[in-house]
Amino acid sequence: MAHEIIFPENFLWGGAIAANQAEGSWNQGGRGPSVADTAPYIEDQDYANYIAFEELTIAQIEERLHDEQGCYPKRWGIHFYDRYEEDIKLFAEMGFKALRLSISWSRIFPRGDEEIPNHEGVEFYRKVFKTLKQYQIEPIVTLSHYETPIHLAIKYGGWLNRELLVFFERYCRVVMSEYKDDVKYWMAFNEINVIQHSFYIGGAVPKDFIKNEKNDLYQVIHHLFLASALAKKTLAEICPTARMGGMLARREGYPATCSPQDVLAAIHDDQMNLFFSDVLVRGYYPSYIKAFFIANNINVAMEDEDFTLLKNYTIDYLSFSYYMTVLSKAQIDENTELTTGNLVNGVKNPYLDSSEWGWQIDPVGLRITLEKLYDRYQIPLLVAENGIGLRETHNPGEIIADDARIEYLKRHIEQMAAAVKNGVDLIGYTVWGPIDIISMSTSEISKRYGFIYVDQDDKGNGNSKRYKKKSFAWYKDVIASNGAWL
Ligand code: BGP
Repeated sequence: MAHEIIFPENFLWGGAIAANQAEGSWNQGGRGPSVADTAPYIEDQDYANYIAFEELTIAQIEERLHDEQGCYPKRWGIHFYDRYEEDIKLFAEMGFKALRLSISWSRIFPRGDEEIPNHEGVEFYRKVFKTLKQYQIEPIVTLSHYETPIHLAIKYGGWLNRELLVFFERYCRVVMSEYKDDVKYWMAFNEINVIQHSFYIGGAVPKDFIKNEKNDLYQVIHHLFLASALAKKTLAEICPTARMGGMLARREGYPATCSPQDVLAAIHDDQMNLFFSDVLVRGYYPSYIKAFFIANNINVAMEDEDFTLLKNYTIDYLSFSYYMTVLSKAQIDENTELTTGNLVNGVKNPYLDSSEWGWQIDPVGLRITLEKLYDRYQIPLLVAENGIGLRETHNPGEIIADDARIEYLKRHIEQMAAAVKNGVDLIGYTVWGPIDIISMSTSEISKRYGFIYVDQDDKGNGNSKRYKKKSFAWYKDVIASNGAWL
């Protein structure tokens, strides 16, 4: 159906992937292991109660690294490392203006603390960016997408240790210098707030290092803020015209009822999410967090220079993943119905349908969050992830009719258009998983997000051939019409 053209002319339509979920070749080309390589595939998951994030001890990490029998799908991904040319060509055929992808830190610095980068890793991304350039696809690069080198976890205790700032800055300096002519859009940490849900995935901190959970959590967060500011500082030195973004797993929440207590609960829940973007955008800790620190006896080690760094190097645009909304309730008891979702277990909203994985589908919530974030910050926004996981099978000679995906995306794009019409400065939309990749939370491929099907099962069997789904042609039309044809 044709709509009015609302999106700006240079709108960044495209898709988003992450190195650890797509590349594979975890021990090829000089790459060192990252925390993602220890995430096992677990069979017969009970999605309603599935806890995606486990904390690991050093001994468990070591054991998994040497486990030859186990199933760790992120180690093979979808073989993007070998097939990137073919995949980028398919993205180009859809008319992608942008591809959000991450650089695997452990491909550049296999252990993370070396002085000299791994040449093969540097060359790999050079080839990827060159291929993107050939098709005029703008790369949007995440520096750290749940893939900290494992050596930094085991030896230093990950981001609990301030020393990681030195290594991260060195990594930024190398990749920004190498790719300054190819990459204009950067972001430091994927879903920086994931740390609230996992010390290991979000901060590469093994259990052994955690002494006081609450305090350590905010210490890690402080280091992530400093690293983000350092990334911006380094970029400003090396390539002042490039833009540094922040990336938040946006948790939009509504009060469960109009009782003032629930409304207040929603405001307080939201603060715990907006805290991250508040610091990245404004460059200082908000008063509600300072009050929370006092009330909870939290003492974060901060140095005087930290405040100047945060203040001087704020982000240029704010990006976020958006999959769902949840409800906030002042009193949760055994009768409250809960639901799972992207990084959250929340109170279920009776007005919304859910995906098979329990993630509540709420297109209007995307408009609400865009308008709220833009009102609050007045800087450009980018929807860095949005999409739906579906179970799909491919029968030879048939095209997968993923109408549910088309419907989901169409309804979300309509809401983005409404937000733009209402004045929001939105610069792009990168659909999560434009090609089927390994799921972050469950390490399966059965949860498929792509416009392109990958012939591979959860255990890695299959020939990994790529097939266009029905949504492939649909998204191509959306991009060609700049969002007018949905
Ligand atoms: C986000 C992550 C992605 C991604 C997506 C979908 O939280 O940034 O890496 O995978 O969610 O989640 P999942 O793969 O668990 O369905």
